[in-house]
Amino acid sequence: MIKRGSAISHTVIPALLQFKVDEKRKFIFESEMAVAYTDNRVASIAERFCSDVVRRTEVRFKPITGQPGPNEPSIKVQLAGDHEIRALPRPAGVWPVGDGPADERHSITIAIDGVVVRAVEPVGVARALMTLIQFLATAPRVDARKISVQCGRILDAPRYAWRGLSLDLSRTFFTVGEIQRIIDLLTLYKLNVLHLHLTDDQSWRLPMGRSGTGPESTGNFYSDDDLRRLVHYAEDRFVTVVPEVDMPGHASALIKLNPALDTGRNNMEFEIKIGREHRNAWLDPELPATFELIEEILVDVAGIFSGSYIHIGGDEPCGMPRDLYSTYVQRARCFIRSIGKQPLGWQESARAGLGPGDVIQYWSTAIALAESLPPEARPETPEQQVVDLAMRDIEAAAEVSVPMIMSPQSHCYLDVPYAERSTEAAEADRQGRVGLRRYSPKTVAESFNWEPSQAVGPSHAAQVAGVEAAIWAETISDFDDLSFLLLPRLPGIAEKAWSAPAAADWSQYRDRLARHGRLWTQDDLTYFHASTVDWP
Ligand code: TNX
Repeated sequence: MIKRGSAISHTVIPALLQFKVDEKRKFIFESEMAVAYTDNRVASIAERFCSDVVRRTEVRFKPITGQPGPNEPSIKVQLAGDHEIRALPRPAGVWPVGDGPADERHSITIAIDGVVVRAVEPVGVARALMTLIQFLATAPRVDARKISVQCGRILDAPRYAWRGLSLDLSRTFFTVGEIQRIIDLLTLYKLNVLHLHLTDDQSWRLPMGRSGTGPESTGNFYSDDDLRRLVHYAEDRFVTVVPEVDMPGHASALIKLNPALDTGRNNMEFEIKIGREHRNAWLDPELPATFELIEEILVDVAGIFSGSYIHIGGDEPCGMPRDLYSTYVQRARCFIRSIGKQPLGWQESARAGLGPGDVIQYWSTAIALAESLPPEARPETPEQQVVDLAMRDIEAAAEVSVPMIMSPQSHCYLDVPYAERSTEAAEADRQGRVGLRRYSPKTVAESFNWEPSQAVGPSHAAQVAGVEAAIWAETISDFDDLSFLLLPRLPGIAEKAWSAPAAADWSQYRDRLARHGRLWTQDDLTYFHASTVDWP
């Protein structure tokens, strides 16, 4: 019997592609069992698996090279393909590092005499072992040293190649250790991209770009070494860090550090029709010093981050004349290519024209778009015209078959306030404080109910290149606030990015989600106890 992503047969998030359950048999995992491998490329993966399992379950496996003893139940890790693995679908979309997608497809066979984990590449083994960790950490216990799991065979593979989280470090600073905890959370849910929003109006967190005569910012920033440590930590866990240098808009902090970049016309305050004052500083492409500095910055950024992409931002160029915006974006893209990287931009960057090799990140909604228009183009009644404008970005991308990473504000922005009550009275204060009040609150179920391939309309499904959540930090003051907004919604994003379309509806998904609260508590992660989920 095949159960597709069924909450009855497993508690794994994202839902498995296929789990053939052997209803009659169970396998007992117990301490002292060997995790046996012959290929050294999986040694550190097997070791990390053993330490994660003991931390979460107190069951102590031992990693060994070579074969386990005869008749000794074990977990065998094999780096090899077979016809069933090779028959699994390849992911759609763009891959964040290297030429082609690494092969994450894998199988897990749980039989009464032992477990076999098989994948063609180490990344597939890492993803498979994460499934086992979730199995073990959420399964009923026989006793302190034994965990009983249903026998069966799992075949799993991601739907999209790009599965990420964008983290706003400009509005709130997080330490390297805290970002590493976020990377751990990404790997728990088989997410593979950490997009770092390192610069914005509020602060410039890069070590480069500080050579100017401006007052040194008193704010925190990362050193080269900090960034290298993050890249290495992520790489080790098959996560790619994608740096964003947000430009030409959102550049106040950089201009403050380098007053020579102020051309008089590019640092302005204006009122937005929907009733908000807005200040925006944009980088002026007609000033020679602009690209002298930006190119230096990009070369240094490219030297630190090992992935293929550098995100150029491009969002909300408020008040910047359209032709200057296009000139700027085209030049930035061209320079990034000249140093061997791929440019990626928020959807507004489509307005600078698009060609083969470009990738855009879709996010807009009507309200957000109204703010991104230059003053002369801002409509009196935004609704229809701004939706039209967003659709034009999408049509422009469609015409040249440009891939689009899906981050619709409506479902991927995790700074949307929670709508339902919490089961914990003590969370009321935090719930009232975090999340942007300009968004209508959403329940966890409302956030979960969407389909990435339909997000920009059914005719553009083929261009959907991946799914990325975004957490913006204007209302976040510390790590607990951050994790409160990430959890429980982030695993739902991972499910949309990894699992087959409609693998599970909300009621099935909710039952699995409830079992994950335990994992977050083990990791000392604060989460929102949504009253719509039956937390144990
Ligand atoms: C839009 S999305 C922004 C951010 C804000 C966010 C708040 C995008 C590319 N820009 O600058 O922080 O909305 O949700």
